[in-house]
Amino acid sequence: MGGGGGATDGRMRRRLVVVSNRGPIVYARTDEGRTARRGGGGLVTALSGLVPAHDVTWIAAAISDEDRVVAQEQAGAVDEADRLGHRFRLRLVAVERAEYDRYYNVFANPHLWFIQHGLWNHPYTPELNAGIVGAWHSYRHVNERIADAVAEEAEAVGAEAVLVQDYQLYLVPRLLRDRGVAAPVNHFTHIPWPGPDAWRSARREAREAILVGLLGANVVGFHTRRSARNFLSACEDYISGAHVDYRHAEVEYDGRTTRVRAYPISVDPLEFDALADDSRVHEAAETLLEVEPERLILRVDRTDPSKNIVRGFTAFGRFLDQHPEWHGRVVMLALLDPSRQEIPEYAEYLGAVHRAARAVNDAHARDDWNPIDLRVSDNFPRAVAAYKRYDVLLVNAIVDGMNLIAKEAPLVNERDGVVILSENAGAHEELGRHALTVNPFDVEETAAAIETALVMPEVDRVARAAGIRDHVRAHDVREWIANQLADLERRGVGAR
Ligand code: GDG
Repeated sequence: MGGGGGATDGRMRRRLVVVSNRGPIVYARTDEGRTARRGGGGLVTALSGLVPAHDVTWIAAAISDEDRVVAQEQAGAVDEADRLGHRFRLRLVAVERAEYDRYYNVFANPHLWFIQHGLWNHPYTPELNAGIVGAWHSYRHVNERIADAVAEEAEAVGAEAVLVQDYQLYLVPRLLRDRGVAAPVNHFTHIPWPGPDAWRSARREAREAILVGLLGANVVGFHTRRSARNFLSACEDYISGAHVDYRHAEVEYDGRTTRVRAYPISVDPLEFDALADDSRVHEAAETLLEVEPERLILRVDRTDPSKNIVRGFTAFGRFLDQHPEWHGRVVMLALLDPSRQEIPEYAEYLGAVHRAARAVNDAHARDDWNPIDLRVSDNFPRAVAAYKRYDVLLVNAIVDGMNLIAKEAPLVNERDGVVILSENAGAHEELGRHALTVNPFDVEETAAAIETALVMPEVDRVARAAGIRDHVRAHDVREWIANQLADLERRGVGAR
């Protein structure tokens, strides 16, 4: 990346191309005409910070019907603005619906997601059958179509860096090299990168193409050092001709060097300071709980099998079996955002979540007390209202790239609540020493951690809560972006 101005912290204004499956805007058609809905998940929110500071061209798949109309009307990118009026260019790439479905709802989710979160049930699944072969072809094709658009836009704007996001787009970095894009490319994976053996349940062709795809980047980024290490091992195990340097965390392949780095994602503390006082959050707080319990245990998750909601309920049931003195005094509030219900595994999991909550309530409920209060709906203001109110926050994911709940909730919590944190959540690398660590499979340990959290002396709770807050304020989402840009700017990144 040019410059020579000595900028190594990513603060200089740059011409950047951002590439993600879901874009920062989803179009819809109403009686009043075309509308643009902003937002759409943590990834988009995290990257939106680039828009005011740089000249951004964002490339994403067309998802809604109206997105497709926009993609067809416009040969290239459209001018758009963020919430505060900062301009950026947006290019949507439309692919045939059935192809998008195979790419997104079969190959990326659940196939890759399940491999990377260790969710397959190996005696039975996955079966690498014709359906998976077809879905892999679609994955490759959608990556190629997106890479075509990125190459065009990178050329048109004279891109100084390309930032490719996540597991839907593993092939894009290499495809950009094949298309002659010279700008430095960073690929960031938002989900865990498992140990190399997990990749044995992917087809050989797909596994190798994914690794070679990523090795087209100058830098590949993960949330944790553990994921970065696992990626290096996968290159060593599966890519003949790759030279892996563990000491410098680099892979040399096909005449290029790819650096492998950990950049833990974070949140914007100022945004949460403002949200804590938002009128919608105050309104949600008024109807949050029917009866005020003495102590509130909270979990907030998408209804994703990786979040381990069922074992969380089972552990709470075990705690209630062992501690009748807490009956009637403690409630577990589960605010679950329904997710990916078009995928059968997800619809089945939501059924299991309801059954597990019912089992605990059937065993323990009394007229005036229901131990688990389960709400399934998309309601972000209510989640923030609950963040303020918890005494114990349960984050027991089977494995998670980072888990932003563990960073967001302590920022606004007003009761010095204790965080119970899975050792397999990415957040554990940074926050583990301030939390109560659990093995997410161990419901006995989780039940014991619930008790420890509920009886923890105040002085201890205060210190732990402050530890998390201070860490997140000192390492916010701006740092996540700045570190990636700074690494791309470093001289000698990647032989071209
Ligand atoms: C992936 C990785 C990684 C909460 N309730 C609602 C709602 N939320 C927001 C939270 C938070 C986000 O959803 C969830 O973020 P997570 O990080 O916990 O989980 P994933 O969705 O699985 O995200 C993860 C992340 O990418 C970023 O790299 O940390 O490991 O799996 O921001 O505030 N949002 C809406 N409705 C709600 O009811 N719309």
